[in-house]
Amino acid sequence: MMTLLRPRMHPLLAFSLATALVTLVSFTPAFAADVKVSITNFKFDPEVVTAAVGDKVIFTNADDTIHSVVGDDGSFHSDGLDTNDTYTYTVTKAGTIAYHCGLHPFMKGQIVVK
Ligand SMILES: [Cu+2]
Repeated sequence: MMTLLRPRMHPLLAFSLATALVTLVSFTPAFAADVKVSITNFKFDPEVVTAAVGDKVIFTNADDTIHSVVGDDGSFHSDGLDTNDTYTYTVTKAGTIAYHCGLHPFMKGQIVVK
């Protein structure tokens, strides 16, 4: 009953809001991208990814074993990731970032930041 009394949004206002929303959304990816790394069969896949400052590198554990993501220089450290858990690392500086799994140090990967 109450919904019948609710004023309708003016079409021009609706159009302006939609345009503003599209503008916001379309600008965001120009500044940052998501780079995906899967942890599969005791390997980071792909082992080497390239990214830009501001990008997010999203690690997803696809194994049935707990893994983690640890920067070789100790600057970042995920919790133990269970199956399908994710860890997001946001790139803050250029250079090559080497990392490994804290539980299985033979698992290695790199983020090459341009
Ligand atoms: Cu591991």
